[in-house]
Amino acid sequence: MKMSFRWYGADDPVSLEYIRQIPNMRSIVSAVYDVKPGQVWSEESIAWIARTCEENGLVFDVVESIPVHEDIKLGRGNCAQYLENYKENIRRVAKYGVKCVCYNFMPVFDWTRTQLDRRAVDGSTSLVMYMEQLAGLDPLSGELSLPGWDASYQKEELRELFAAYAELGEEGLWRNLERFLKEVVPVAEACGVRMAIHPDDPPYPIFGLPRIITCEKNLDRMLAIVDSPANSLTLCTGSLGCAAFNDIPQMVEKYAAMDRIAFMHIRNVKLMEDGSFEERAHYTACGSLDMAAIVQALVRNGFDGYVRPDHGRMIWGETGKPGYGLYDRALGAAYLNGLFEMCEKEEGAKRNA
Ligand SMILES: [Mn+2]
Repeated sequence: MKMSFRWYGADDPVSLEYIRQIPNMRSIVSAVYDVKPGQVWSEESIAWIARTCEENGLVFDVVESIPVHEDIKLGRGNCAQYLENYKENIRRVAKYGVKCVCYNFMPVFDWTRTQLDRRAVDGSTSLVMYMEQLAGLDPLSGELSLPGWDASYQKEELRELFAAYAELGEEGLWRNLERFLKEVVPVAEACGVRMAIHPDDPPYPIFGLPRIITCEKNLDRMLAIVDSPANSLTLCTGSLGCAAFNDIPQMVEKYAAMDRIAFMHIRNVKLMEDGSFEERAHYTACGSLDMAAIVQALVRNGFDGYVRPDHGRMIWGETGKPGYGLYDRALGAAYLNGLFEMCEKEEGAKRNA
């Protein structure tokens, strides 16, 4: 596996000088943030990331994300032009060494949480989603204030998007994903890039918006659309794992054996009775997911893709981007290193026996 860390570029309070000090850290996961979704990235911006990482002993070889424009997901408007732009971005990042592109196909909003700084008994804070809080929220009424959501949407614009997705429905979204994959994956394949779709977070419909990258059956359907290692998964344990119907170690085992995991996001969540969940420390006993079983499944199947400790808590007085502080993600990386080392030694011993 290749250990990686997400970095938000020049404005990230977490510096590459610090990231490089995490043991076994290799790859930087980043993106060009100075253009709107759908636009072509400038080569200067891509080259700057690659050069800056290299100067710090790190490799920029994973992009998260190249955003998919709403027109592509809705199959309308400037869809054809945005698809061309998307392909051009893949060619451009590949030119500067990128091997894996993470993206998602979630309508309107990426992840959804109801609070970004929920305080735990130990004084740490983390992102949570409480169904009770969610029930009282309607993004179309009054001020849109759900944490982490794109505040740049005007209310009318949002109303129109919601209506368009309601009309499109799940099968319509599948059709548009199919078109996207059939156009984009061959380009990625030719450039030596693996496309890695990120599951919907959480993996069920929110506010009536359709969501399709949610469960094993749908992941199978998505992978079958283009049967190539260039059409792969970002298997995010925390996103899929906040629904009780997903058995994460079993899914990791299955998709790693098929060589259809290009990128692992590993984090732990504590799942509650009513479907609410809290992001927790990576350590198995802190949440609902068996981290050792997840790493075992990867190692057993010879996984050689990218791994990053996904969101972390805020600890030790750190402030910054919720979920993306240095300290707890560094603890996560160190913990994952330990699990991988142990599992790899055990696998090696088995092979030599
Ligand atoms: Mn993730």
